[in-house]
Amino acid sequence: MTESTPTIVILTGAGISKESGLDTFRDSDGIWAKVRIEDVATPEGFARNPTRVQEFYNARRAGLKDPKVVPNAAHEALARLEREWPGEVLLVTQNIDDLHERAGTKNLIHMHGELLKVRCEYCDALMDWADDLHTSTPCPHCGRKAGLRPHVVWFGEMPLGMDHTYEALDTCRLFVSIGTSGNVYPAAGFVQHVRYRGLAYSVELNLEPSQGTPLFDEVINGPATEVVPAFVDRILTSGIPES
Ligand code: BV8
Repeated sequence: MTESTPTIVILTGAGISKESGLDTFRDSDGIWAKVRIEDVATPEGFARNPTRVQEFYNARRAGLKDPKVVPNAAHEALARLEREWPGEVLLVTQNIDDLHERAGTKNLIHMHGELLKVRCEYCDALMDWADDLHTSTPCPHCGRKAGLRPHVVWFGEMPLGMDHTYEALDTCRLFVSIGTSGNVYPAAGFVQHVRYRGLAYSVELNLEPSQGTPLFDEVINGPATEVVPAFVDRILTSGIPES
């Protein structure tokens, strides 16, 4: 990688994993149509009924282990972009699935955490966890019970990797948002941050217009498995458009 080659920052959301068989959140058949955010994706909901929350994430963990759930052409195209682009490519995902890793992406920040990890609220141990989690499960490190929780960022909690993310947003020359409705902050504010810096060309690749659509230099609507590989080909062939 040469120092002068521009950095690319990519943000992904649940839409990039839809064609791999994972539900989005705000589509009509999405997760928030079946459960309330307040009950399963807030610290208050976890304190009120930890079993309810553990069951919600146990079901999603089991769903992610379904052999039919594999990275799709969009995940694979982003891994290829990282391999073949002569500069840095930082992928910041809101998703808690592991499909980007399984497609080969290395330079990755899970800003909302990871479904296949749990942490202990007593000793802060962070561990891989692919099975069901119960409040009665003792922490393998400190032995205490009722302290293990999904390593997932709930509403009102601080997203992960934000310092590194904003450093990259401040200097990147291309910002690409893929498969996100632009409803959840701070992720939904990244395009505004990039526009304010005035250095980068911003592109939205999404099935349909999102909350942030008017803020992008370019918007390409279509399913991720079609529009993402085509966009990666274009960038690798023609480079980054002038912002
Ligand atoms: C924080 C848990 C600060 C993990 C999630 C008022 C105004 C502004 C902000 C706020 C406010 N009140 C509160 C806030 C802050 C709040 C927030 O933004 N609330 C919103 C609802 C208004 N944000 C937070 O609390 C964040 N933390 O701000 O901390 C702080 C500061 C100091 C100290 C402490 C804290 C934390 C946010 C993280 C919450 N956790 N989930 C999990 O269970 O997964 S958020 C949840 O939404 C998921 O993580 C998901 O990733 C995220 C975003 O959703 P999307 O990925 O965009 O999915 P969605 O279904 O919405 O859209 C899918 C898109 O794909 C659609 O556009 C669709 O068209 C498209 N699509 C579908 N199919 C395809 C496709 N595209 C392409 N191809 C296809 N085939």
